[in-house]
Amino acid sequence: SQKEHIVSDEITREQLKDEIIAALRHSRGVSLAEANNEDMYVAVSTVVRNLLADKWIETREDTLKGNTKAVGYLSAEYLLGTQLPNAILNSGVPQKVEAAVKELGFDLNAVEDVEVEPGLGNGGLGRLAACFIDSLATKAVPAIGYGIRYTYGIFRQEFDKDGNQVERPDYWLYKGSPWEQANYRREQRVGMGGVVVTTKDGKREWKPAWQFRAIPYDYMVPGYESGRVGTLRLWSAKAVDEFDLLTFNRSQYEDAVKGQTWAESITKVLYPEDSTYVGKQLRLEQQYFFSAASLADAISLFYPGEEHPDMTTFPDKITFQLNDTHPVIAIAELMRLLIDKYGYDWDTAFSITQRTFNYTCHTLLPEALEVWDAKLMGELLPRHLEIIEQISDWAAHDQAKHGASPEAIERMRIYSNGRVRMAYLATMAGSHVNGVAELHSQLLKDITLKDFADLYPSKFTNVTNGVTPRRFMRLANPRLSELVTKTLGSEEWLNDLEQLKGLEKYADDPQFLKKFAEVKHQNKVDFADWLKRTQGVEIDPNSMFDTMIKRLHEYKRQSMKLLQVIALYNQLKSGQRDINTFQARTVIFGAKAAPGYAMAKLTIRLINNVARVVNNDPALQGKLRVVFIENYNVTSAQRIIPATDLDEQISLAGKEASGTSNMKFAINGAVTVGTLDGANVEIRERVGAENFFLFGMKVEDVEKLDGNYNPRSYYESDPDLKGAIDAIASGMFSYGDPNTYKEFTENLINKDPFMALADFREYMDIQDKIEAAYQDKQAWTRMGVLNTANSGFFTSDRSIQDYLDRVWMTGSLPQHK
Ligand code: DL6
Repeated sequence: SQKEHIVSDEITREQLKDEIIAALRHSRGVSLAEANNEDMYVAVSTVVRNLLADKWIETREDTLKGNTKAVGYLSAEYLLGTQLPNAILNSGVPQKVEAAVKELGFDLNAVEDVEVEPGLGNGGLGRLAACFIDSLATKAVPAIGYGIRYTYGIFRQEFDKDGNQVERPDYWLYKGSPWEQANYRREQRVGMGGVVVTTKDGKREWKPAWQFRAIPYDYMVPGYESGRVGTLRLWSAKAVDEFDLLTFNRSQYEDAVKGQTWAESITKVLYPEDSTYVGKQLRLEQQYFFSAASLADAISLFYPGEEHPDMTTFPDKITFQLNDTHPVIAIAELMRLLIDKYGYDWDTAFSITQRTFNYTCHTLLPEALEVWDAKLMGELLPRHLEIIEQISDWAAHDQAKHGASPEAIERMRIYSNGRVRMAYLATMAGSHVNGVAELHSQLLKDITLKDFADLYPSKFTNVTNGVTPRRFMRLANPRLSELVTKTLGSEEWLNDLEQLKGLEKYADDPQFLKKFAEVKHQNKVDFADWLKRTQGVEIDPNSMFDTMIKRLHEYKRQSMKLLQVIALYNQLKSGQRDINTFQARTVIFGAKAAPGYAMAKLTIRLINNVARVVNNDPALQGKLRVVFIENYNVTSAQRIIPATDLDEQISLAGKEASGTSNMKFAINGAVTVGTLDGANVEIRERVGAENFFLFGMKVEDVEKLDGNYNPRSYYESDPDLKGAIDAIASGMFSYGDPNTYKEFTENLINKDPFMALADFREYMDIQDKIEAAYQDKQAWTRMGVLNTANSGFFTSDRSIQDYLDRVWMTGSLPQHK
């Protein structure tokens, strides 16, 4: 039948062409002759989706059979990147799709460029969730990713004429998306507000004031070579009553749609915050909305049609991973369902809940641990607050039983002084807590969650992050992927990344080094072309590409990188450094700042203006250039990373939980300059200290300095540092105005909360060593090869295996190849 031939790997190029033409006609209403790239994008997406459909349905059916416990990944963010290239790769017939599109007269790259990436996340945490669902599908783990379908994703960043960040709404759905499917059959209802009453039989019952419709939009998550296609289910909010017809008929149009507007505002925008939180009601509404809808969905999936399911088996059917504290309210929701709806006693309900949830912490910054105002929570979720209060009392009791002192119990209070601490709730009411890199997990135990770790040491574990090599190597860097495949003799490394180790023996093979260097060079040429095309900026592919891409945050220390650039500039201008022997460098920044984070936004402005001054100074003969990629996102990361020579991971030790771009760079053969922070520690251990440029204070040094840190003393004693800061203060980068960056310079000299000045000298010195090392191209390439060869550990497939073994205690479905 038609259906059988389209899912079969045996589909021919001719058949694919027919399918694409049919999709053009049926879903776009155009002929091949009329079609443009956009039509083609939708048509190819439709055909590729069809290729995956049977496997999708089969995977869901096998997941729900319940023979293997499933994983529910609860995450408020998924930073997905574009879908079409990944779906083609996993369609089973990528070459045929490519050839078919070509034979129809289209360039697949141009067709793929049409796609607007769904930016449903802020940064590391959201991108990690996207890597994890890819690996879950690749490893055939029965799983559902749950999240929010924001109408507006992370803002689109533009720079104004002064170099300021301007945030534009990211209406990524403005032309619809062929990748999502509204699944009205699985709609849920979510209540909010109202009161709690005691019923005649003495039970507590929540009477919400409002009900919302939760509509799931399903995305396919195709696994690589596993024959499995998982599901990402993103919830969208709608009003139960579209509008009030009576009011409408009285011509009060605005009032008539009020309820609808409010309902839809719940999933309207992604909060553009990264690691600090604004205690806003809407954010709690979002969190509860998707947590409650997801739990209701899972219960109805695993106990279809059952009014009184045996919920004691729930934790054997599905285990929920809480991606940071955003979905932690799900704990109180499950307790509410178990007690109020299904009639379990408190102890049984708590035992089921504890066995159901696990929690991943992604931060060390105390201000990033979510704390809710109890009043706000009580107004929105009165019954949940009651339950949390009970859990808080239970926790204090249990802690006492385990021998905690009254002071420690007080410190560990989940609910006290009108505040609810979500990280503490997740720690007490779940089975496992994990950090995201060895060092981070250790610091969680030593500092952030110390009281808990002392009492319940077996709860705590580590799962070092990872990234998917399908997107960040195979799709982002086809040239290197091909070289690796040819060298290793097969493509198996793509789902067994440790096989990259096989490249190690070529690290001294001049032929191989030449090919490896050629790949990097070609990637740099491509990147330079792309930059010229999209931003009108010209860069020299023969210069060293020195890249720092990540959210703009003081702890990540873009400011320190900038001070180094200015110091270099000063040295070149004064002749202290000889321009003729200077290694040409292109410093590439990419970063978004939270819209309310003034210092981060000022830093963006300064970077843009340093770029303006440096790039336009003829004395430098183009040897030092600074570029700031506008609207840095997953799509641009996939272009920048393969083209980078030097990767900057320079956060203050003890502040970056893990980092994941560091892993992407290492896999792609860039060399890292970094501090001993987050996963840098493990990367360095694996790629070898001689292939990693280490500098800066360690966590212990930072601790020692804390309390009597005097940044001014560094400023006064280091002429390069002083010169750089004074240049900013003089107005050199603000058309002579000394006030523009006053807050930036004063903050550094007087406060410098992340100790950039203390690490500056070592950073300058290591950059000199890097410059010298780069002169020996072969030795540099060798370092790159050894980075690639030894970073197989950092695949998200391994992270998922660690979760399976250490946290979820479940396995995979049979792979259907
Ligand atoms: O675990 C993913 C990622 C880490 O690699 C980063 O080090 C960490 O900063 C990031 N955290 C966040 C937001 N944090 N919170 N909460 O994105 O997680």
